Amino acid sequence: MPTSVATRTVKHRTDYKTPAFTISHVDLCFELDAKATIVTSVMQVLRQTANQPLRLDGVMLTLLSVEIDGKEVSADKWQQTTDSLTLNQVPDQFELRIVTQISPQDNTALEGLYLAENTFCTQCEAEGFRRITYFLDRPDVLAVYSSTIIADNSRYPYLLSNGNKVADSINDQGIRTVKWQDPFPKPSYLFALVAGDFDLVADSFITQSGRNVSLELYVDKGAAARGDFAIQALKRAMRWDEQRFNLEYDLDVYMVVAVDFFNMGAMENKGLNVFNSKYVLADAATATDKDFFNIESIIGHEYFHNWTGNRVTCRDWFQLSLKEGLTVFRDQEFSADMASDTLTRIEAIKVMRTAQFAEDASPMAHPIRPEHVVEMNNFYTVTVYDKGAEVIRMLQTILGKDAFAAGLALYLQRHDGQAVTCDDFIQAMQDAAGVDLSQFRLWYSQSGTPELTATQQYDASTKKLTLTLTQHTAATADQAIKQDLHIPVAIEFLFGQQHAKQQHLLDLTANQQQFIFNNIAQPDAIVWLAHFSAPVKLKVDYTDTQLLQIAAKASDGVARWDAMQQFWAKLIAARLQDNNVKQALPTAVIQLMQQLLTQPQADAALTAELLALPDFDTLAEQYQQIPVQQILTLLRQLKIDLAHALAEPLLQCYNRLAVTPYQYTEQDVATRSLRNRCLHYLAELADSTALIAQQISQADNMTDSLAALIASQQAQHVDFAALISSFATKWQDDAHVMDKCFSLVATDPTEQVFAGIDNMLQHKLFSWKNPNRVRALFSAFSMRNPEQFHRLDGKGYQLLADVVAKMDPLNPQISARLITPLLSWRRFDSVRQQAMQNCLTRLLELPKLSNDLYEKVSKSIG
Ligand code: B3K
Ligand code: ZN
Repeated sequence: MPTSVATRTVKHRTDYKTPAFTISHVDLCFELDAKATIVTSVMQVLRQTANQPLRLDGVMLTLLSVEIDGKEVSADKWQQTTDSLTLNQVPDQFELRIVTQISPQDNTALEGLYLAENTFCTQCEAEGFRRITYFLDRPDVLAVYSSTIIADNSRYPYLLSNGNKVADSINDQGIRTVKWQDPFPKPSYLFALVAGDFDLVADSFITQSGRNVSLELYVDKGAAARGDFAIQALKRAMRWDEQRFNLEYDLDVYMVVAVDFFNMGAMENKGLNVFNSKYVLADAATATDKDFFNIESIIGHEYFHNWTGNRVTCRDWFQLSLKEGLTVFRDQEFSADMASDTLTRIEAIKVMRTAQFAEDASPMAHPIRPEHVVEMNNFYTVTVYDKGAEVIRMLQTILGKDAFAAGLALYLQRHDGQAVTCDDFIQAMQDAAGVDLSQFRLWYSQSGTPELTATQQYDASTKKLTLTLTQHTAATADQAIKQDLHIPVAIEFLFGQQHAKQQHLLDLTANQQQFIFNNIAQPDAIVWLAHFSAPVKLKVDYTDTQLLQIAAKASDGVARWDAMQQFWAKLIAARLQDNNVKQALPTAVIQLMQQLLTQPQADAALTAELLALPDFDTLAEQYQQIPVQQILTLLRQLKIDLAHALAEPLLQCYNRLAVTPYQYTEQDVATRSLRNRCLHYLAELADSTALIAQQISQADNMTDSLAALIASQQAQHVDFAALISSFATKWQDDAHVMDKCFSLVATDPTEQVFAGIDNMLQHKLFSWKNPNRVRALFSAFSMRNPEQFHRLDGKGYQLLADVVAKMDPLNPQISARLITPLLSWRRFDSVRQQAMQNCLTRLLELPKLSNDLYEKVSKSIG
């Protein structure tokens, strides 16, 4: 891949300029060929600024010809660089015809047009269209597209692109020509083309205004039955968006194509979504409850983009959260309505407290609207997406659900068909709700995780309660000075024996603020930041009793789970401080857990969460310098102690929960999750191997089989090797299940993991060119195997660095994602710091480092 100093330029948000030209229409023609696809692009170009040359983006293209208004332009009239084509003297309005040649087969970066497993596929967001043809490849150039696809019908019977099919013919040589027309103007990043052979799952949807929409799901041959859940989920998403936000689908056809070679989850191309098949295909035998949940949420996410992203898009890539934060918020609301709302919220909070807080504390810290970028693909982050969604959620909390919906309606109506900014969004919210959001806007420009300190004072004689809140945001790698934010703090008072409750919303806008409640009894406990009402860290001096009281009595399941997590984090911090691993467990927590295990009427999904210890990453985020070994040792010891202390109720609860034929329903998901939480502890007891073997042999579904395997592995049972080997044999031909097997091998907490990974690299389904396979092995190793990844001898870090170095020339987006855990080397002790730094320095010295990796590694070391 050619790199040049020019393409490593840092782009700044404030440097935005309207494009000197725009393109109103583009007619594309693809003559598909694995090594030499010919792309002809005919564009209607309009000048917008006088005296400017036309500079088009283009990367890795072989230029065959340029014509203006039907006349060939000679080579001396244009200049080409590694990433552009500039035409100096052009009219104010003209037709530009450009012919280029590309090689989809050699495109292992999976950006632009690529060929993988006999399927041609595109990925254009963020800047992939420039790898297909020369264009104004920026989101504020909206054009009406037609695409003609020409290919061998026997190999590629389905030729798909955006919009509606307007022509379809086959000639005597079996060459097929299909033409698509998309009536909606769109930016180039939403263009898509797919050509291949598939099974088609067809369905339809009647919109609220009575229009019939064809739904077409294209999957691998033989996989049609595994597509049923996704298509039902799509229909639920379409109905939900009508009911919740009055948003209706706008084309006559909605296509989803599932491919196995894909850099991320899915892509919302207009009318033609492309999905990683992992997020489409599911059945009981091969997919877990979590897979089903993710499929519904991602199907929803991409569908919701049709309004928030496609009809109204981003002016420039710094505004990415405009569509992503908002659409994640929408998919979370959808999931909360389709599945358990408590669990959906808990999962979102976990992502924030682990990955997002870690990103804020890392060299890659950035606001949800970044200020400067080298490689845009590096900014599809948990900050832009998940913190972005939390910012939207805070808006809904501050404005109320109805005013928020009115604001969204005004935004979409005002800006339909435009490319706009985050400021435009907030302005619409402000105008619709009549609330001043000027301070709230700081959430878009300020990075870092605010710390909230909460204290209370009660005057019994006057029955007056004074709450004091203080906020502080520490400097981040990208930004030294921080301002006070508008933080909505939801609270709940819990009172005495009667279990009385009172909820309030406090608007914290100053650095320190007092909130006074008169004529009130003294609460036994206060739930601060209920439902995680803002993406902040909370510092409150809770007593153990208060935490357990909240865990037992708060009205909100999220608050109850949170209290348990805080209870364990506090206990672990205290033991870490005293260097005391073997202290007895407090009786009160055992009693509470016993109660939870013996309440048959309780919400099983929530109970499973209340019984969980915090994970390594959540705990790690609470320390400036992460005490890796101590956290791991304490966590394991606690798990063993809990298993022994609760052995009987755990087994009773496990046995009480019926095993029924698999169904993906909220109730059954809850039952399985509680049962498997019990098994996770029971596996630590001496005679548990039979229980695990029994669950594996009886299970009619992947959720239970995998949970049993993980329980056995994490408790380090000797017979785990035999269990995983028969699992691997059984599923040796199924790539999606083998991904689970790869991840299992990679999360082996013992030194055996290295031999295990080596062995899996030889598996017939493993391929360095397939991101799903690489992630299954190495993201699992670096993100979910802290014992071996953070080994003191640095062997774990070296393995990851070797993989990153190998992947970078093949697929820079993947190498730059994989490197993440090494970037935060400053958070570790000096021995680990040195080992991690050595790896980063070695990578920085690679002769052809991609922009993606360069941006991250240089920020981390610099
Ligand atoms: N918009 C795409 C992500 C594109 C990532 C480009 N590196 C999927 C989504 O968020 O819906
Ligand atoms: Zn998205």
